Amino acid sequence: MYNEKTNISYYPGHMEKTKRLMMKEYNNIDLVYEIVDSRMPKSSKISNIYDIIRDKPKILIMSKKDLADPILVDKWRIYYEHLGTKVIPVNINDDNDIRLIINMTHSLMEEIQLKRENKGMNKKVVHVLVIGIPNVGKSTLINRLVGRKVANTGNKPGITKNLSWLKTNHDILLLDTPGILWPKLENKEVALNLASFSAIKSEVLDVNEVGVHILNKLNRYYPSKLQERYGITPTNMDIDIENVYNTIGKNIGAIKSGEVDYERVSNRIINDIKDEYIKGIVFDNEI
Ligand SMILES: Nc1nc2c(ncn2[C@@H]2O[C@H](COP(=O)(O)OP(=O)(O)O)[C@@H](O)[C@H]2O)c(=O)[nH]1
Ligand SMILES: [Mg+2]
Repeated sequence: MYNEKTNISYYPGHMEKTKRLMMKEYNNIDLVYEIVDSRMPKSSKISNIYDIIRDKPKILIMSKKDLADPILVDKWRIYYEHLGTKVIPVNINDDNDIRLIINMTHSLMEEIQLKRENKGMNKKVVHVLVIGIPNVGKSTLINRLVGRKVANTGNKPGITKNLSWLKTNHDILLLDTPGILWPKLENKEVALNLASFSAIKSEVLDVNEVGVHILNKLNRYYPSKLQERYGITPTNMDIDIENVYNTIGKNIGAIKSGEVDYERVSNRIINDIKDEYIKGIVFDNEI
């Protein structure tokens, strides 16, 4: 749909600093949890992750499966598994899913632990690096595994500044991404997906462009959601965006000097996803 390049040029020295900090711990890392958002299993993947983790064993955690379209989540899970990756789609707020992560962690370490045992050594506490772009659920997962709030969470891109191994009760130590790992923003479709799910600030792009992107995706793949949330009758053609904006604007009272305030409508649409009013969706539709 979109192949144009974005002119997003903010790719600060942050990324390099983040990588440098992680590389300092490289030798201590036994395993990596790479987290992606199930609603965008491709767009939310870090592009150059292999610079960082090279040959470390990895579990790909697809977070927010409770907000995603289960059929596509399953397709992506199978796709990544075929590439040889261990994959677990999860709702991080679900204890059973957390248990799955813990069990897979220890099963991946089994061989190493056995070797140690044979040499008469103690079992090793597994050191896990947690990586992922902003807002995929890194801090939430860490807090769940640690059993208390050690990392700030929020539906906003944020920064974890301190670099320290956090204890859990599961023979696992955790290290959060120390800083920000930026997703790949060079592709417009990817950038719009990221903004749709608040992984990058919508102001990085034009907020109305993000709103329009969401409406087009819903119309194309999830027309019933458009109907449910906004009372817009699905069509099998491209939607008349202006008409849809006017309808939503009037419904929510986003009127300024007698005219529909498009920016407010766009923000409402973005917030409707953020606040989980619109769910059961995936925007990386083609594998
Ligand atoms: N519904 C749902 N929300 C989640 C899940 N994982 C994380 N979240 C929410 O996503 C937001 C961002 O999470 P956070 O841990 O701060 O992401 P981080 O930036 O990667 O550390 C928070 O509001 C979390 O409550 C999940 O599996 N399901
Ligand atoms: Mg965080």
